[in-house]
Amino acid sequence: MPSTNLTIPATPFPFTFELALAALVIIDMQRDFVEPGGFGETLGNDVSLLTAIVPACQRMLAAWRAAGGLVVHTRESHKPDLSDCPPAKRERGNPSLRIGDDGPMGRILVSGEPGNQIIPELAPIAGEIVIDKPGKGMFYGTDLQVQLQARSIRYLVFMGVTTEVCVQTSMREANDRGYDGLLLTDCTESYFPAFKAATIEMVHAQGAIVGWTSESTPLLNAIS
Ligand code: C5J
Repeated sequence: MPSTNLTIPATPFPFTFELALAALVIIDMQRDFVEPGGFGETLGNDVSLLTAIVPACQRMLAAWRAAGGLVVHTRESHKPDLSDCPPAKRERGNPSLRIGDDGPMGRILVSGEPGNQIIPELAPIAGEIVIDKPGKGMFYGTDLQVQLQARSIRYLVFMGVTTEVCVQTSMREANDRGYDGLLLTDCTESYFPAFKAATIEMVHAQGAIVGWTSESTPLLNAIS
């Protein structure tokens, strides 16, 4: 892959990156969060908001793969014995289903269960990194940093759900580790539209204090 700098219009100012040193990070596009009948819906959320971004994510993923870029998929996922699930995370609140319980698509947020899988439309292919993360952020309790460093990755382009929870947490963790992060606003969603809007503002405020934001079209044009 040629080592060319690409610059796309973004907020609060243009985002410059090198494709060979960049990864597309797809956060938690799992059946239990996105599909009707899953965990997200049992919590009372309208998952149609999340399913609506799938076509935009598919376009971006296809273009990124065609350009030869590295892809990272994450799943919020716990070991079957829940040894990596802090009791506080499992016991908080009064949900109808807790992590580890039997849900409509298998045990909730447990590795290997049907609901824990990435939706078929965005399924990983050979050569892509898949990270099972016990927390909201993608670096906590994972070897992702080692894997990114081994490939000299410096730029991260974020898609996925939910914007204000696992996406924002992962972007902040990445920012603290020195990565430049771009959030694709039409490829991320929340069950709460106001939280998505606020997160976008928080990311690019104060001169990109967490990172950059942009719709996917400028990036698609740049890498196509
Ligand atoms: C949540 C996530 N919302 N992937 N997980 O609990 O954002």
